[in-house]
Amino acid sequence: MADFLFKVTVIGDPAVGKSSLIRRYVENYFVGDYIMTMGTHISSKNIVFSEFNKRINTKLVIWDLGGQPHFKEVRRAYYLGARGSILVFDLTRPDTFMDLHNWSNELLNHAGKIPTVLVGNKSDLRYLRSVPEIDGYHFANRMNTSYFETSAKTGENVERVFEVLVKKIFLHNIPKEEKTKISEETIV
Ligand SMILES: Nc1nc2c(ncn2[C@@H]2O[C@H](COP(=O)(O)OP(=O)(O)OP(=O)(O)O)[C@@H](O)[C@H]2O)c(=O)[nH]1
Ligand SMILES: [Mg+2]
Repeated sequence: MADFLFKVTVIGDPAVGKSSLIRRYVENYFVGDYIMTMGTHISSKNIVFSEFNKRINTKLVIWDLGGQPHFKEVRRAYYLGARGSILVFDLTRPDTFMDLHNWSNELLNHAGKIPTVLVGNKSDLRYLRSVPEIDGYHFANRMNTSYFETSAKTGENVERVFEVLVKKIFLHNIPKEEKTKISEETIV
């Protein structure tokens, strides 16, 4: 049984690969066709990680939010209760990188200041890449978050992104006393 249950949202412009990243992570496969997400799609996965030398069982409930502008109104409600978020852009489309400001504002307005990870997706399309790695790191720095480049197609870095996010959420939410308790239990 899971010790914690965390809701996370995956956001970003249409067709950047949000659903594909989730599919790769949860079901470990990739589909080449584009089928836009109509509003939202929810899936879940258990994740076990180590912190303070202890194994922590967590259930992630992943809300895949359709990036099309006409879902903006319905997205508001979907942010409710989110503990963390993955912001995705497409390394081959600079416009999706420019739009990150809007996505981080939308997130801040509806979910508050929660842990995030910034993701540049489609790293397998090396020759079509048009957002430099350094720009991704700069933006992540300004947002005070971490940056990863992923490929939902090959699976590169996909697990890592979710693992980093879940650890951040854990450390962000667990009260100080609980942290001390866990580390003391570990020492005993
Ligand atoms: N080459 C490559 N193609 C990808 C990758 N990730 C997604 N795609 C393709 O990009 C297209 C859009 O992917 P989706 O996952 O549906 O995009 P989305 O962000 O969920 O889009 P919305 O639901 O409309 O917001 C599809 O044709 C995918 O096959 C990747 O890492 N590499
Ligand atoms: Mg989608």
